[in-house]
Amino acid sequence: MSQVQPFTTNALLDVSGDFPVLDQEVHGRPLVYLDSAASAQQPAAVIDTVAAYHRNDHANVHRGVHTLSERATEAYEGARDKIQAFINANSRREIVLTSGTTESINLVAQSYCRPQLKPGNKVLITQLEHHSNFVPWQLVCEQTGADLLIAPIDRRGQLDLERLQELMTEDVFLLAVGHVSNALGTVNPIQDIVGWAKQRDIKVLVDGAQGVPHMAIDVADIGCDFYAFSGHKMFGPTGTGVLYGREALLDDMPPWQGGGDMILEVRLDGTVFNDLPYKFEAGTPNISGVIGLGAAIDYLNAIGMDRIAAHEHVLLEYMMGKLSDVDGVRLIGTAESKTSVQSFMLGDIHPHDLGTILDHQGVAIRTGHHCAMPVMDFFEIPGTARASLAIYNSSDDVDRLIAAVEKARHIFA
Ligand code: 7TS
Repeated sequence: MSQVQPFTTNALLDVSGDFPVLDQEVHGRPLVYLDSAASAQQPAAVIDTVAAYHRNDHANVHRGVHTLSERATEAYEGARDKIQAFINANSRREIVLTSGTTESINLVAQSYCRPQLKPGNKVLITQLEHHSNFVPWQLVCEQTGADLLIAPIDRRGQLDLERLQELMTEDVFLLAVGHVSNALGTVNPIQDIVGWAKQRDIKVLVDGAQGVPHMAIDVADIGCDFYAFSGHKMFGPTGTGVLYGREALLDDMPPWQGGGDMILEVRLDGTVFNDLPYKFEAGTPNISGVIGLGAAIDYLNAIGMDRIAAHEHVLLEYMMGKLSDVDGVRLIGTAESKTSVQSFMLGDIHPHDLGTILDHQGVAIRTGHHCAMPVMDFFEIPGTARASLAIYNSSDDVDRLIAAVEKARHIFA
């Protein structure tokens, strides 16, 4: 008999009606979207804001005296202010707008680390990282002769915190660590980790791609030097992202890319760079996307990040319990502290086959290595099936997932 109790709670949100894309059938079944860790859906409020901008206000930013350019600039810079408040940064100068987490991390690797790293220096990461928080460090270590250290994980998919601290030696220049694992849902004790690094004068970048959509983020409280995240995982448009950086560090960093908008003056014999944060924003930015990201933040604030976290917590517990009740299911990632993501295997069925069968029942999950091959290597598997939750998911969605997995089990029996 199932050990999971029937679903009775009123802690849950009911906002799926805000997301037009969810109102459709896939293969003749109502869509159940459980792939928000890859990219979250957008509420009508975001879609409408972007459309209204294109209908009424579009022009380039920071360069026109005409009305449309002023409107576009105001909306774009207004979004920056919303982001600053949302993560409690000290100043809008600390909010660099990028194309996503990937670009934000590469910016730090190339502009902050590359000019300073020397042979013998170390960059410390963990085995839990997404490739975006892995490969940029491999590259910059190759470019500079620095060494890359990798902190190990345990069978539950948690960081080995003792080993991590041992690896924080004085020649470590920077620690780059995820807030939440995209493959396993592990929530790292980020404040503790940053605290240990600070005691040793190690700078810290936090990959917050999977943190920001699921919990209130306060960069002042976390105490990190850099925090990177993506708009499209927090119900905003694709091609938007943020690098929060401490002002004193950003000030000392050279520009990463050259072009329009990042300069104050260009002369034949040299260039004076723009102030923060524009020094890091060369070229015409993703104006409509950033304005849409501002609308996504309004949407999240209106619901409240604490309610979102509570909703997802209840739903994740329910999903983990139900999944582990299915014969032949093995959960991958059972950390004590988790959010919104569950990876699993069903017997020896290849995750891609499982994902295809689920899709035919209208259930969208992600399968494969989730851009976290080092995590898969640790568990000695090629990949997993991964169901990831967001504010618009319900216990019915979890029940549909379970029914679909049961069906797959019967097909392969
Ligand atoms: N870091 C983490 C922890 C992520 O989950 C992702 C994307 C990235 C960085 C890169 O973000 P991007 O917006 O720059 O691409 N994660 C996933 C995923 O889990 N499935 O598809 C993309």
